Order: sequence, then C-alpha cells, then structure tokens
Amino acid sequence: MDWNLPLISFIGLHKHNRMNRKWWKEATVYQIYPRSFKDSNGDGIGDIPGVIEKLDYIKNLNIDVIWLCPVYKSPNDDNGYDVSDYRGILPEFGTMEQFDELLRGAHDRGMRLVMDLVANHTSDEHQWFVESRSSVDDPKRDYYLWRRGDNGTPPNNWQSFFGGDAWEYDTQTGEYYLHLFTRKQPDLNWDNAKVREDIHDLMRFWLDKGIDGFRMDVISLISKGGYADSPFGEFNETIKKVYANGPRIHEFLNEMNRKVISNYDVMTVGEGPGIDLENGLDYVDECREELNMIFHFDHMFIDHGPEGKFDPVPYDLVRFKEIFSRWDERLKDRGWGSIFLGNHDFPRIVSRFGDDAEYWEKSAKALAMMLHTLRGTVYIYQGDEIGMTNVAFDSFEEYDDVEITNIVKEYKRQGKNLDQLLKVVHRQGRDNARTPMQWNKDLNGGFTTGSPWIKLNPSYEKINVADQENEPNSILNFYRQMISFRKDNLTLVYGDYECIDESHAQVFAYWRWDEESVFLVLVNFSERAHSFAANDKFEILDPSREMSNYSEGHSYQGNVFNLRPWESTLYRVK
Ligand code: ISL
Ligand code: CA
Repeated sequence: MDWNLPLISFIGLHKHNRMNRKWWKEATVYQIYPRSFKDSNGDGIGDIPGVIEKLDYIKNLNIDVIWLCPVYKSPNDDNGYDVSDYRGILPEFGTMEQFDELLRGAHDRGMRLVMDLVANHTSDEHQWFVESRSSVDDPKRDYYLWRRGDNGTPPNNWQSFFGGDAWEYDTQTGEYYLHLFTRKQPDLNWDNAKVREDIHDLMRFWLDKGIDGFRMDVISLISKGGYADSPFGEFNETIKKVYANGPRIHEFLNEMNRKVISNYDVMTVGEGPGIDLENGLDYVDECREELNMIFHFDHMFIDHGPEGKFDPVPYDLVRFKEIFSRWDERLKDRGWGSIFLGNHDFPRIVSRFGDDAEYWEKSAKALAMMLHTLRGTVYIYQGDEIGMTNVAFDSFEEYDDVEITNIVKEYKRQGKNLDQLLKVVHRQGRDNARTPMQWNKDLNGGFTTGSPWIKLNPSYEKINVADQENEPNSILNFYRQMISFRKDNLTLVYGDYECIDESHAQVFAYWRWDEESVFLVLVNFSERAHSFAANDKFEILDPSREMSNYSEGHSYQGNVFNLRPWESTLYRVK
C-alpha cells in the first residue's frame, strides 16, 4: 500500500480532532459505589473517609477522574438514588467536612471528582415532596406530577422500571403521583420553572465547592410528554417513545448548560435509558451545547430477552461490535463517546463479557484492552480492575437491591418459578456489582472490621487488591499499564477507528490511527484459537507489540495473526 495516500488524508481530515482537545476526553474515570468501597469505622458500610484512605490506590491506578455515586442524605430505598437533601451528606457516609477533605485530597493528587446528580426524581422524604403531598393547593404541589385517577384506577398504564404501576395513590389528597422508579422516588415536574431553578441552584452549590462535573442520573427522562396510555407492549420501546426523550428535554439541557455548566470547567455525562443511535447525537453534538457525553445502553441490554433483563439470552459478538462501530461513526467529529462495560446496575464485566472460569485473567485483561483502545472517555467500575466476578448467593434473603426484591414479589404474585429466578439473579442482578470491594484476603476482604451491609463475594480469597499489587502480571497492573499507555498515545483517544471484519463472530479487531501513529488492536473473545486476517488498510511490515495479555510466543505471517484463547494484543504498525 502507498503510504502517501493515507498520510494526506490524515492531515486533511484528522488534525482538527486534536485542536478540540479536552481533559475529559483523555480521562479514565473510576466509578466509586461508596457503600461498597471501604468502611473506615466498622459499621459495615463503606464511607467517605474510606474513599479518602484509598485515594493513593486510585491515583496509582493512573485515574484522572473519580465519579462518586450519590452520598447525599437519603432514606436509601434505592441506595442513595432517592435523595432527601441534595445539600447534605448521608451521616453513615460521613460529614460535609469529610467530603471537602475528599475533594481536596483528589485535587491535591491531580485528580478530579464528579458527582452523581439525581434530579429526575427525589425521595418521598424530601421536603419538597412532604409539602407537595400535604394539599392540592400547596405551593409545592406542582413540583411533582399529580393526576386524578380514572374511577379508582391509575391515570394511565405506565409501569415502573422496577415493576408494577408507575402511579401511587395518595390517600391524603385522593390523587396519584408518578414514580418511574420505586414509590419512594416521585418524579419531579421539570415543566415547572421553579423546579429547574432549584436544581440549577443545587448544582451551583456543588460546583462552587469545586467539584468537576456531574454524571446525571436518568437525565433522558426529565421531560414528560402527554399522559396517554403507552401503546407499546415492549418495555424498552415504551421507555424510548413514551418515558424518555420528552418534548422539552433538549430545551432543559441547553438551559442547564447555558445557565450553570458553561460557567465552570467541568464535564457532564448523562445517563440515558431510551437514548439510541437515532437520537443520541442530539444530546452530545458539540454545537448544541447540552451534554459532553452520554451513557447509552445498546450494548448493556444486548443479552435482554423479550421479557427484559430477567429473561436473558446469549449475546452475539457481531451485534456487540456493530454497536460500538455504529456509535463511533455517529459521534465522530461531532460529539464524544463513553466507553464502559459495567457499572453498579449491571453484572460484573468479566462474568458477562469475558470468562470468569478458566480464562478469568486473560479475558479480564482482554476487556481492559478493549476499554482503553476504543474512541471515547473510559469508565472503570470499582473492582473491575482486579477482575471481580459475579456472586451467587443461596437465597433471596441475602440480596439487598430493591429491583431484586420487587421482582421476587412479582414472581410470587404470579406464581412463577423462584428457583429459576434465583439462577437468573445470579447472572443479571445488580447486587453482582455491589458486593464489597476486595482489598485483601483478611476478614471481609479488608472491606470492614464489622459486619458488612451485604455479604462479600467469597472469591475475595483469590481475587483481591493486595495479591495483585504484588504480582507484576496481575489484572490490576495490566489496567495501570493500559491506562498510562492510552494517555501517552493520544491516537487511542482521538484517532480514527475502523472495525476489521465486522462479521467475525469471535474476534473484535480494529485500526486506530491519526497522523502520528497507527495501531492494530486484536481481541479474541473466545476460548478457542483463531487465525485472523487483518485487511490491508495499512501495510503491516514489522509491527511492534506494545501491549498484550500473553507475554510471549506471538506469531503472525503477513497480515494473518494467530490468536490464542482470549488473546488481546495491541500492535503499533506505524
Ligand atoms: O438497571 C437498570 C435496569 O435493571 C437500568 O434500567 C436502570 O434502572 C436505569 O439505567 C437507571 O439507573 C439509574 O437510576 C435508577 C437507579 O436505581 C440506578 O442505580 C441508576 O444508575 C433510579 O435512580
Ligand atoms: Ca462506615
């Protein structure tokens, strides 16, 4: 291949990418679920001083940004995603002084801190709701979505994300209020300008303290449309067309950006059920001035069957690759992507997309390589950097998550098979990601000296930070190297992306390139060996192997690479 041709196109087409450099585009973000991270005082609950204790650990992982899940006052119906006071810290997590210390500690180490903004709904114990529910003519009545029922039945057929009606009848005033999540999470009425101003104010409160941005919980849901029955049988379709992407969503986000966000050097990432390839760019197109990034769920719902997450089906790698490729294509030069495979709402990534048995270590590293070589900001969920796996508790009593509790109730009501459900919970339940962080092999994995709020995954004797600190070839050290390799090679951040042989059902391979370098990334998503032929987009003369989960024995001939089980290798071709 003639090198001159692609070089010309590099200069012409791709140089401007670098001109739009932003710290948050180059960042690797580490998500902390504080309840399960580190307990400092032996009450069994992770807390802010626990996070402070571990700041050096996070820094040594080469992290740039910490995203802290909610630490606000909350009755914890949904583990903090039900806020009762946006300006107060939940006492079991610590005090505002300790929060300030955490923020300083992160900044002193050259890291940034992003908080979770949960503003689609509040807790029913928030003062606004307490007042709102008190009478139909309370000044706060219109802060929430109250409707008259229809002859003793709810205003419409909307269903909660966690099962059951999305409307709760309130005897005090004889009306229903909307809650897309639990009945203790009433939805705010964003059409009310006072609600928006109050949210803007509380955002300023945190930004003025110096935090570095927000992850915005279910932000795609804040604008509600009409209140007609949903005509769709399928829940995901209902989300997209009825609950999410409402008529004023972009007006609200643009207003928030103009009035609040644009006054600070911060990042925003909106979480969005109902966001897909069709509408995603509307949220992050740089010229629209709404959000920097979104979390879409196209790949996270990939194994959901017709009945949703508790009806799992095997996932298809071709489809998986397609999702990443189509999104890259859609956002290219216009908006910015988020690269993640898990969080506190989903199973452990190595159990879900890798192999948590024989090829545990290899596959965890393979996923780490994929995360750090696709275009977009990288998000790592706590524990994935040591390859934490799913947990399989023996009974429902050992689970805590309200989503699990609700589905169990629903199965009982319908007389469905609970043994079967337990197996599905082992695979899909959110508590897979919420068992405590595994620091060492001492009592309770070093998470707490007391009795943990949720049991540890017994795997902590085998999978823990302390062991991996001492092992040069550990998953943890692989993450460290991958993160810093990406930072040193901005081609992996900004460079173009092209999938090779998209229809290959076992290997995910792609080119990343710009005027500076050309990389070839090969990830074998299977326990079998494969010979994989790269295309001739770039000439492969004497590629240098930069990163791999196999330390030796690499073989290739021309452009054909012999990949061993779960092998992932990154070559520099130029
Ligand atoms: O986990 C899910 C379904 O099993 C998702 O649909 C999830 O409910 C959705 O992505 C919204 O998640 C966010 O808001 C919820 C909260 O429970 C989640 O923890 C949070 O990440 C309500 O605030
Ligand atoms: Ca504690």
